[in-house]
Amino acid sequence: MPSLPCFCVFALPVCGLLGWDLLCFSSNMINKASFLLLSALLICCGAEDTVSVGNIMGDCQPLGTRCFKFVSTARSWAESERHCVAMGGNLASVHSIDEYSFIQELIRKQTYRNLRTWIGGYDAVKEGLWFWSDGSRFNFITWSPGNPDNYLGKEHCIQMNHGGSRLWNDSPCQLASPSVCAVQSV
Ligand SMILES: [Ca+2]
Ligand SMILES: [Ca+2]
Repeated sequence: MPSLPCFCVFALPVCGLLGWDLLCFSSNMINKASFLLLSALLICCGAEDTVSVGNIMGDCQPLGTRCFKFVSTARSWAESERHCVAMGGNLASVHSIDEYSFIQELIRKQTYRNLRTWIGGYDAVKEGLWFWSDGSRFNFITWSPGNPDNYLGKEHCIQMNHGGSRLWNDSPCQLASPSVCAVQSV
């Protein structure tokens, strides 16, 4: 119902400007039911967004309290994160070797390869201080040999499946690669 949000947004300020007696209609015919109806419409508008988010991530794979989705389209780290946010999640954070193995298997199932793929770690704010884009604790690492090396001073985003070890590399954030999103499922 795309017209409802517009109605909700514009009706209330207009009514406020005109005063209660002139609330969109006239005189004493206005009653609280009209206001309650507007409130109900506002609630409906909000609920519609929640439903659509669930549909977008519908084919994700659950693990624990999250659901993971491999995104094959190659994008920069920031564009990948924005894409995940649009689906109601973030680039995946990783907190155990089991979670990492699960994500690797997710990629292999869909591509039959071990593609280098963005996950949500970054140290772009302060060199060497790593965060996950979903705000969770950075309490697990599995760097590939020699990394993180911040090569040429330009590597601030974590790419998985690096080299023969298929572990993590700090890579230039503007590189285009597939990504893995995760959304809280419970
Ligand atoms: Ca860095
Ligand atoms: Ca590196």
